[in-house]
Amino acid sequence: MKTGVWIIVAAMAIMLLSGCGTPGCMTDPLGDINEDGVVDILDFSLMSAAYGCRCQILDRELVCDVCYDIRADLNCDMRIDSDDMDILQANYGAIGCK
Ligand SMILES: [Ca+2]
Ligand SMILES: [Ca+2]
Repeated sequence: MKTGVWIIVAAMAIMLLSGCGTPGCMTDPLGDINEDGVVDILDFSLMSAAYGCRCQILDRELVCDVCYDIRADLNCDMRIDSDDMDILQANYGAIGCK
């Protein structure tokens, strides 16, 4: 396996170990970014702060914007964008098991 592929695999492993990409992703309910058990305006605020931020592979290294918040990356694609906002909106008001 080429070095670049290993870096991508390692980045994905980090995301998986952090809970991102696992069933239920990293928040319960999905969209509960601050992990208080409910998807509400506080989560919307956190996502807004991270909106437009991303991680990318540059010169074989994972480089993330300072504002990138992995908790807000609800679909685990290394960018906080409208897809994540759609997920949050779809789950807005959901209550978890905490
Ligand atoms: Ca919350
Ligand atoms: Ca995303």
